[in-house]
Amino acid sequence: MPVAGKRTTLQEYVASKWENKGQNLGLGAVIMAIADGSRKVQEQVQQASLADVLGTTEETNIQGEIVQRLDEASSNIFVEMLSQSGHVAAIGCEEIENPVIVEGNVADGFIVLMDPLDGSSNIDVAVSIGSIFGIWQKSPGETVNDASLLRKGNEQIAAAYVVYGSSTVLVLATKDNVCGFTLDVSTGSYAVTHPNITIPADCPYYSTNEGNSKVLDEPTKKAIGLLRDKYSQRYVGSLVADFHRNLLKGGIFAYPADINRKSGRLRLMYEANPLGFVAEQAGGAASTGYERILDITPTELHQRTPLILGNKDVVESTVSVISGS
Ligand code: AHM
Ligand code: MG
Repeated sequence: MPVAGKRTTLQEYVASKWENKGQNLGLGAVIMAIADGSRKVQEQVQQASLADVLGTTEETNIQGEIVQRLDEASSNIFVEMLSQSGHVAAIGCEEIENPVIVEGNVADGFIVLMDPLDGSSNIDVAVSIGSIFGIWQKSPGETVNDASLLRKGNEQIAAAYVVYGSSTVLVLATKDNVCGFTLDVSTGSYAVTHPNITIPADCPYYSTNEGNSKVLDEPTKKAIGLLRDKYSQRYVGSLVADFHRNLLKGGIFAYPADINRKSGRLRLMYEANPLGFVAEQAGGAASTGYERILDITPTELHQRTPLILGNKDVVESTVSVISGS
């Protein structure tokens, strides 16, 4: 029985949002390229063991991490789909050292920064993983080069992520709405299942790696301790899955700086900026513990950042303990 039924499909949503108004036509094509790519990735994730795509490529990526075969496959799929959309001028990818500048440097070009497969350590144990995308628009007349990708998060025009979980869900945030779509695997089409997402005011959950408590500085240890005293812990270890649960049910995700990782663990351009944008559009907040994520001026494509993300009030109270403000 198809899930989509009479629900609005992603294609219809995109058409009514942009095409019918003659605005941002290219953005709709970029979103559909992400959706098409995610369908292919979802097939690989589902077939992983059978299709022999588990395991490592025996290579190390720019982050110094072992590349899983699905990391590489997902990266190739999304680079291909986005490049072929005709509306993407450049792609920055967690798995690729330098930006991919798309030939032709299209006029209305969008710039997409992505983590093609988030939660790599969960790939071969059948736990939820995902893909994350931040979308910027190049300035009119700008010839895109490597520096064009170093844009602040608050200049994003849209962000999206996909969770490959017990179902496959795509969440799209634009300046006026956050909407969730579920993939109907029988038709290959995404349909609206979560219109107008806002983070619940109630915050029952916190998500953090408690194993890191011993390497936190004292204020951060105190802040995490306050979350532990008050809320239930849920930690998948795939940012996109932890964030998605907190977005729908209320919660806070924290991967703060620690004494071994003074710049944090997660990536500003591929993880923190896109999910920070989604969180803010849904009424939440995103901070390093000292400043708003979306205000950071990036200096490197692959730079890392501490990340406190989710329910606005709880992010603010956690930040005030970490920063002493
Ligand atoms: P990656 O799989 O794209 O490299 O992402 C990093 C992952 C996040 O999904 C997750 O929040 C975090 O690393 C978990 O880290 P840890 O295992 O240190 O708790
Ligand atoms: Mg990731």
